[in-house]
Amino acid sequence: MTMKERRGGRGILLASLVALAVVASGLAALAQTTDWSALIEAAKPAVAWIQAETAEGTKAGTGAIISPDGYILTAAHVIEGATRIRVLVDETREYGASVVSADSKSDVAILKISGSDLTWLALGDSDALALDQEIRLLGYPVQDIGFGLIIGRGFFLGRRATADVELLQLEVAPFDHGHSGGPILNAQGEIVGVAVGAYVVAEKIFPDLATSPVIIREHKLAVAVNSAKRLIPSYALPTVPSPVRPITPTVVAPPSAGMVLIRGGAFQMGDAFNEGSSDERPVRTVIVSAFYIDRFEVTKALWDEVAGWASSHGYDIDPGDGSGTGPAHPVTDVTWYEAGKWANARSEKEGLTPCYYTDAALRTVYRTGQLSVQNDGVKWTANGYRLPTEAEWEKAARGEAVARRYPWGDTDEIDASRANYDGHYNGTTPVGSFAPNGYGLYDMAGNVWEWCWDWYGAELPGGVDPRGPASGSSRALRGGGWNDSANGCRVANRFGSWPGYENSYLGFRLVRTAP
Ligand SMILES: [Ca+2]
Ligand SMILES: [Ca+2]
Repeated sequence: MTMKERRGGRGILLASLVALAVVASGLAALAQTTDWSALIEAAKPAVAWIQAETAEGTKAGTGAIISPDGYILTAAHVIEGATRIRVLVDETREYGASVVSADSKSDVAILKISGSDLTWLALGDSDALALDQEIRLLGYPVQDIGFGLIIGRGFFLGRRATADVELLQLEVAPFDHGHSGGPILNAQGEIVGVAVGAYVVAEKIFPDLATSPVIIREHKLAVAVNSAKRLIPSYALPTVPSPVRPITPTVVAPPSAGMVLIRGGAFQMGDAFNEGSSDERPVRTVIVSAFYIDRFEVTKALWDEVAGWASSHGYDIDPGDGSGTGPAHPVTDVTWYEAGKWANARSEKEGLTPCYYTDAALRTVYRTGQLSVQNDGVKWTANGYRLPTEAEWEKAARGEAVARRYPWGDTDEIDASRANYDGHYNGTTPVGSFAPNGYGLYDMAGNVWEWCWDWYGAELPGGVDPRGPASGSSRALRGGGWNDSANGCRVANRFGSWPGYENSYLGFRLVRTAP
């Protein structure tokens, strides 16, 4: 087994545990979610693929129709040097376009096509963008429009001003070369930015950026639409509202009282103290979509209930495959395989769609054997239970606290009143024996290590919804166990273990993808 050597402390058994938190929770967290797919479907006919013929060759980018009269907002570098511009709307209708205005200093251009029955997008207010606000980037691939519209998902993460323009910093993926000039949409379906490019591209367009000490080079940049508005002639703006209407957000409640909704967003993943192993550094901006997570480690009681059901429904697991000091203690001695099959059983028992399959076609539910399900064997959009990705686990564990060592936000110290670690209690404690973190999650430090989905990799996950390496020999473990040192319980700490490994300090909790 590949679990790293740990300094197992054998502490004194301390007296009283905090009273076991009652599992039933009264207040369910509510969140609003936007039906982005409906919004994008409505906006799609307003997105234009732009092909520009220049003396050097042909280049392509994206633009957005901003009025029924056929004015198109794009990036100036998309059409710079063009001798002829061809525009495809909704992937089918082709037009010749003329340049109304183009300003290379702010990288904004307005084109005009002569078309009828055009769909257009309203201009929003980029000053109203809130940090971490979710956005979408619509763009066509640069190579061939046949690949279809590419939807970049991401978040607004800050602003940078050059002498001529305000830029929005985004974390968004995918971000194809053809996204240049593409519209950044807010949840109201309004344009809040014009994609310019990744930092390295933007640096050539806006030389001021090269001297900016604070820009985060991973981020993608867009011209803030409020900056662009100054360059749009008033006659190019519509006098009637856009046919692309805002989608009314829906209120989503947690699926059960035992889970907590973690809102999607960016967080800083990794060791902010520079004290852990190299696999925790450097700190990265990671974005995860909304998900639900078990408030508690899976208890022996819950394990037995589901495993008992599973044993008579085609699964090769039963209650005896897990151990536990008592019904309210975390289940232990569960392998990664057993945890995955149990997750599927919990889904099927509750009438939900399982997440893990034995085939990439996602037809055969994983119920038996020791199978290393790969990333393409997971139905990530299913409403059933699955193991958290490392990124999901760490975002949940941090509980909105930023750059902290442990799951709590008030101190960077740990002691036996806050967590079960270092052998202070000589074994597991009932789940929820200590105060929860900022998300209301218990035992994110200590008690039992928790299996995560990812193959363990030496590099910290990054980007949007990372799911770990495509292959490996160990699966990731997080949070530290009852016999681990304080170091092992740090929220950035990473371990990996052979997926068939089991022990008395190893358990898990599950998540569900939020709609
Ligand atoms: Ca077992
Ligand atoms: Ca734990």
